[in-house]
Amino acid sequence: MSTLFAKIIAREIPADIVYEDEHVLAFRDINPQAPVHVLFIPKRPVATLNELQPGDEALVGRLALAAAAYAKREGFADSGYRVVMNCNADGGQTVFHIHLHLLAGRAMHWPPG
Ligand code: IU
Repeated sequence: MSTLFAKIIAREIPADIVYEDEHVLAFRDINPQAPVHVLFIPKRPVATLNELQPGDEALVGRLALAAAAYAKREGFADSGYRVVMNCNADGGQTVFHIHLHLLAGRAMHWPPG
């Protein structure tokens, strides 16, 4: 099932895109929970972490590498940041196209709630 994120990839709806390569797109969250809140998504849609298959290691790894590269480029890698992937209802997932949240620019709390 297509999601809003597929439309962002297809440029059918606007987003504040901060990074793109062959496999990954990253854009600012429309409802930021920190001074920096960027979503890293694979261009190939996968609904949730539960649908990942053996062979998808690179897909997930690319999200992590892109997020870390962004943190270094933007200058907050050393001060720190948080990455989060929510899964299904209890995990707080609302868009069923997997995405890595990158949050930065303030001290994070634990547990996240
Ligand atoms: P979640 O982990 O599925 O809950 O995260 C979805 C995020 O996508 C959430 O933080 C929304 O604010 C964000 N978002 C967005 O940035 N742009 C959109 O068009 C839509 C959701 I729909």
